[in-house]
Amino acid sequence: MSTHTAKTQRALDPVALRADFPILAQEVRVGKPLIYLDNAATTQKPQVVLDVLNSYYREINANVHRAIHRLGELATAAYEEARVKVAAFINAPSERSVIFTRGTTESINLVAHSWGDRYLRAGDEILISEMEHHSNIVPWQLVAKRTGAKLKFIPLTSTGELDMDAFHKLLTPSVKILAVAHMSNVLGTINPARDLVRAAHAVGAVVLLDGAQSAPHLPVDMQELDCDFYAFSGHKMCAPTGVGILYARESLLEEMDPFLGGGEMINKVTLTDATWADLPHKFEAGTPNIAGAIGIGAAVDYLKSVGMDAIHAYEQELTSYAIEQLETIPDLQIHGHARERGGAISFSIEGVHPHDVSHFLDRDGIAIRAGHMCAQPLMRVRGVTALSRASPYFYNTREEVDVLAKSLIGVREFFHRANG
Ligand code: 7TS
Repeated sequence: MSTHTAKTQRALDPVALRADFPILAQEVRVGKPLIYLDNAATTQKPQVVLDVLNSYYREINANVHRAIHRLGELATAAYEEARVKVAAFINAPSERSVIFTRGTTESINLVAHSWGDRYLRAGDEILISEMEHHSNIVPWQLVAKRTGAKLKFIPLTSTGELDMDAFHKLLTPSVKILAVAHMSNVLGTINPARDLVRAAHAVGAVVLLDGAQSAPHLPVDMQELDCDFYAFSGHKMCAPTGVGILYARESLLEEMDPFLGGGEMINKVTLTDATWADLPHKFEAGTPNIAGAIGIGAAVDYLKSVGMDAIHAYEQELTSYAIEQLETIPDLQIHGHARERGGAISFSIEGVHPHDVSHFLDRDGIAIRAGHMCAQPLMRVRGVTALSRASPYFYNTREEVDVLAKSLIGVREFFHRANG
């Protein structure tokens, strides 16, 4: 389990915290309280985030960075204040390196275009891994086609960790960018980000970490990780959908061309040419998701008040408990046994399709994910077409895990009887 637990000061009370999330108080079927275990897909939103969205639209709604009127000033100040909060949350050296995007997917596409199109040439290599989400595969395939660069893949071990020997062999001076998940959305593996960054920098490559699954669950520190790009999504960490972050090293952002062109990102425009606005606005074309950005500011305030160390420590404990419980179920196989792992718990039950597992669990009010989890290459590596996945957050309890385990035993028994 992760070393982050060492820093824990405060224990977390999931039952008390649940009261902050109105959606969790409901029964989704008669007599079946909602057991929401699909947090790797998206998390629920606390009242403080809902309130901030409401008051933004009720009280200060206006476009940002252009209006010379009271509401415009208030909206701009709130939007920029959210950026400062996010920068502090990830310990970015400056808010100039924090760009609001629509989410992890857009953040990675921004890098693949603005960095990739500028710096990649035929013969260069892009190194990713076999555990990536499609969002950290397809943009690289596209830029490889545009530039003639070659895509290479770090293989995995049977426990679901990066094969580090293979990584070091693949990491030649031809590699210009290493793009890997900080935490896998399927296997739960927490990759050794600091070691990967150090090794990649030693051959002159830049590093993008896909933080979609790490930023919500671990304390992350841009200066400690020393990565060049870090992408994550608000909706997986208590904020609204449609807003995310790209952190990037300021010197790279200065050199890169804009991703999208339009209003807001320019300094001066003539009919034939344009110059760019200062960072970070150069990368924020058009009217941004203002409410979403303010929402992510409120979400990081909330997560800080709970404590990222406490969240991580609690989830480590709950994940170990859940794995222990699930491993007692016959014919159930967990995919992902990394030494350092977070709470994405993927599994298969022999003879039962993951979609059937989800349907059965849904009747007990339990929400889990089934399918390829946007990681089809990883499914192929694991020899499956689909998996089931339970992914807890800090508001889930041991009691909910017990209901999950009981319901899974029921699913297995039903199908084994039905299959004779
Ligand atoms: N990278 C990882 C590791 C992810 O888990 C996800 C979303 C993304 C990128 C894309 O994030 P988005 O917010 O831009 O869509 N993962 C999942 C999941 O596992 N189930 O639903 C979405």
